[in-house]
Amino acid sequence: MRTTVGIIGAGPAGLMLARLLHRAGVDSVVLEGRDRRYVEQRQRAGILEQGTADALRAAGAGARMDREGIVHHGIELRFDRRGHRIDFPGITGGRSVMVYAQTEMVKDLIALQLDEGGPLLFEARAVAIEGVADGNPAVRFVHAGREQTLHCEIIVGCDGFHGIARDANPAAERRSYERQYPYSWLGVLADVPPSCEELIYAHSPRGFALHSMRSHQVSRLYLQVPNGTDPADWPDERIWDELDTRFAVDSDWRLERGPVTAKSVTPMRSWVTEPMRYGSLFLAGDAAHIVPPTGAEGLNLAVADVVVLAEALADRHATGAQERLDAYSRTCLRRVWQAQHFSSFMTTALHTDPGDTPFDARVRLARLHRIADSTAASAELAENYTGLPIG
Ligand code: RFL
Ligand code: PHB
Repeated sequence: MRTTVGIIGAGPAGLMLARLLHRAGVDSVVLEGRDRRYVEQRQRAGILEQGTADALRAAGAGARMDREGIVHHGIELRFDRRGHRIDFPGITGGRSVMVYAQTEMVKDLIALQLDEGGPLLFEARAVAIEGVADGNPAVRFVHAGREQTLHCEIIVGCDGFHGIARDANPAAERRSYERQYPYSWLGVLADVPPSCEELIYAHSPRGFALHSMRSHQVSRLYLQVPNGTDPADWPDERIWDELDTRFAVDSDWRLERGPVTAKSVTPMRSWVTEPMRYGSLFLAGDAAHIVPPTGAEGLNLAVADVVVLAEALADRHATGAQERLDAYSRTCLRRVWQAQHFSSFMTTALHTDPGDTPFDARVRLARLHRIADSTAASAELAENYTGLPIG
C-alpha cells in the first residue's frame, strides 16, 4: 500500500488530521488497531474549547455538534461550602466552550472519513515504523491476520499514550518530562439529568469532585480517589454519598441520583516528549503529551496539533515549502507547555494532596478565594479554559 501521509490511530487527532488533509487534497491512510465500536464508545473528554469547535466547523464536521452540543458560558468553582461562578464571555471578550462528548465527535469524523475520505482501516495494528531518518518511511501493520506495509512520504503518530510511534525516535534524540500525581479520578456516567446548568469543579477537605454532563439526560461525575483504587470498591451508593459530601453547600442545592451505567479509574499524569518530529515522523495528540484532565485540555491540544500540522502539510503539497513543517514541533510545544502549566495549576489548586500540611491546605483555599475575588485571576483561568489561540 502507498499513500502520501500514513496516520497511525483513529482517535480525535488521527481522524481530524485525515479530515483536514482530505479537504486540502492530500491523500492519507488511517490505521486503527481497535474495532470501530470500541473507538466510538470509549468514554473520555466532554468539553470542546471554542477553537476546537471552530476547527470542526471549518472542516465541515460541526453540523451535529451545533445541533446537539450545549454552549456553556462559565463554570462554577465550589469550595468552603459556597459556589463562585466564573463568567467566560464577560472576561475573555466573548469566548465560551461546548459540551459535546469525544465519543460523538469521533463518530462524526469516522462517518465522514468512511463516506468521503481516504482509507480508514480498523483492526489494523501498526507494529513497526521504518525509514523515517533516511527518507524512506513505512509502517508495518497487521490487518486481518496478515502483515502488510504502508509506504508513505510522511508518517504521523496519532496513536495515543500507549502507542508505538514515539519510540521510533531514538532515545538519544528525545527528552521527556513527567509529573505523576498522588491521586486518580473515579469517573461515572449516570442516567440522570445534570443537577447543574454549568460544570462544577469542587474542592473539599475530602478531595476534589467534578460534576459534568453528556447531555440534558446524562450526567458525568468524577471523584478524586487514591492511586490504585479498584472501582469495585465503590458501589453506586458509596459514590453518591461521597459526591453529596464533597458538593455540599450552604444552600438548598441538591444532587440528583440515578442509575450508574459506567465506572472507571484514571490516573492523573502530566507528560511531554520533545521534539514532536523526527525525520519524516511527526507526533500529535496524546502520543506526544498528556495533561491531567482537570483543565479539560487533552482533546483540544490534540486538535490544535493537527490543525497546525495539516496546514503545514497542505503548504508543502501546494508549493513544496517546508518551513511550516520545520516549525511544527516548536509551534505546538509552545502551546503544549501553556496547557501543561494550566492543567497542573487546576489540578493542584483543586485536589487535596495526601502530603499536605495544614498550612498547604490553607494556602490552597487562599488561592481559590483569589480566583473567585479577582477579575485578573479569574480572567487568567477563563482565557486558558476557553483555549489559547491555535498556531
Ligand atoms: P487517543 O484518543 O488515545 O487515540 C489514539 C488511537 O490510536 C490507537 N492506537 C493504535 N492504532 C494502530 N496501531 C497501534 N499500534 C496503535 N496504538 C494505539 C488507539 O486505539 C486509539 O484509537 O489519542 P488522541 O487522538 O491524541 O486524542 C487525545 C484525547 O483522547 C485525550 O487527550 C482526551 O480524551 C483527554 N481528556 C479530555 N480532554 C479534553 O480536551 N477535555 C476533557 O474534558 C477531557 N476529559 C480526558 C478527559 C481523558 C480522560 N481519560 C480517560 C484519560 C477525561 C478523562 C477521564
Ligand atoms: C468530562 O465531561 O468528561 C470532563 C469535563 C471537564 C473536565 C474533565 C472531564 O475538566
